[in-house]
Amino acid sequence: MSCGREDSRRWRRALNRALGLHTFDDKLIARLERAARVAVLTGAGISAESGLPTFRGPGGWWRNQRAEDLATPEAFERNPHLVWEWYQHRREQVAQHRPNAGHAALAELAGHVQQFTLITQCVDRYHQQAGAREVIELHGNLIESRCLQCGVPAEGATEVWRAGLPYCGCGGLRRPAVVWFGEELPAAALRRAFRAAEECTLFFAIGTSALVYPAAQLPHVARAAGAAVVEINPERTPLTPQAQWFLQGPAGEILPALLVALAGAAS
Ligand code: BV8
Ligand code: ZN
Repeated sequence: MSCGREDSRRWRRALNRALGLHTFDDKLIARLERAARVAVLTGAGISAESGLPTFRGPGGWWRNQRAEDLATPEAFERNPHLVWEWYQHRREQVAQHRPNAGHAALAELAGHVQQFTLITQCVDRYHQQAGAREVIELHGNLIESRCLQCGVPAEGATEVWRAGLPYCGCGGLRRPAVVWFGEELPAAALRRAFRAAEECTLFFAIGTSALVYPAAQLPHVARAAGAAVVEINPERTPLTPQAQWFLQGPAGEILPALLVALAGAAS
C-alpha cells in the first residue's frame, strides 16, 4: 500500500478516535472493500436503539415472561387472547418507533456490495422501512396475520376483530404471521439464507444472542465455507470466539462508523 494511503488511513483513524467514532482494523476495511458477496444476519439487537425490547437482554421479553407462554403454537391454542394481547402490544411499539441508524447503514452498505444478502430474525420490518430492498425474514413478521382456516396471508388491516381476537372473512381465527418455537422456518427463506452463508466471503452477525436455531447455525456455515465472521454486539455471545472480528458496541453507532471508514478507504 502506498505510504500516501497508509498516512491517510492513519490520519482517518486518529480523526475517528478524536470524534469518538469507532475505529476499525484496516484488514477488516480492506476485506469489506473487496468483498463481492456479503451476508448479514440480524437479531432483535438491531432494533434495540429504536426503543424495541430484545428477548434476552436487560428488559427483554423473556426476562419477565416465558417464551413457552407466548411464542409457541401450544400457547396460542391454550390462550389466544394472551398471545394476541402480546403481539398487539408489540405492534403498537413497532408503530410508535422508527428504524435507527443501524438499519439505515445496512441499507446503504448494500449499495456498496455486488451481492449483499440481508437475513433477519426480526419481525418488525424495520429493515424494509429503512430502505432495504430484499430482506430474508426467517421468523416471519408481526405486521401480518394468517388465517388458521383458509391460510390466506394478508396485511393486518383485513383483520376483523371480535371479542379481542382477529377473524378472517371466511370466519376463521387469524394468528400472527410469525414463526413460533417448535415451528419450521419458511423453507424457501431458509434455503436462500443457507446458500448466502455458504457463498459469502464476509458474514456479519449483528444484534443476535446466537442462541436460536437454525438461524444461529448460519455464521458457522459461512465460516466453514471460508468466510470471515464479523460480530457486532455490546456483549459477547457463544459466537464471539468464532468471529474473526468482534466489534463490541451498539450497532446504531458501529455500522455508520463502518460506512465512514469504508468511504474513507475508497477515497
Ligand atoms: C425449528 C417468534 C424445526 C417471533 C422466535 C437445533 C436445530 C433446530 C431447532 C432447534 C435446535 N435446538 C433447539 C431448537 C428449537 C428452537 C430453538 O432454537 N430453541 C433455542 C432457544 C434453543 N428453534 C425452533 O423452534 C425454530 N424452529 O427449528 O423448527 C424444529 C422444531 C422443533 C424441534 C427441533 C426442530 C423456530 C425458532 C423461531 C422462534 N421464534 N420469535 C417473535 O415473536 O419475535 S425466536 C426469537 O428469538 C425472535 O425471533 C428473535 O429474533 C430470536 C433470536 O433472538 P435474538 O434476535 O438474538 O434476540 P435476543 O434478545 O436473544 O438477543 C439480542 C442481542 O442483541 C443480544 O446479544 C444483545 O446483547 C444484543 N444487543 C442489544 N442491544 C444491541 C445489541 N446488539 C447490537 N446493537 C445494540 N444496540
Ligand atoms: Zn380465512
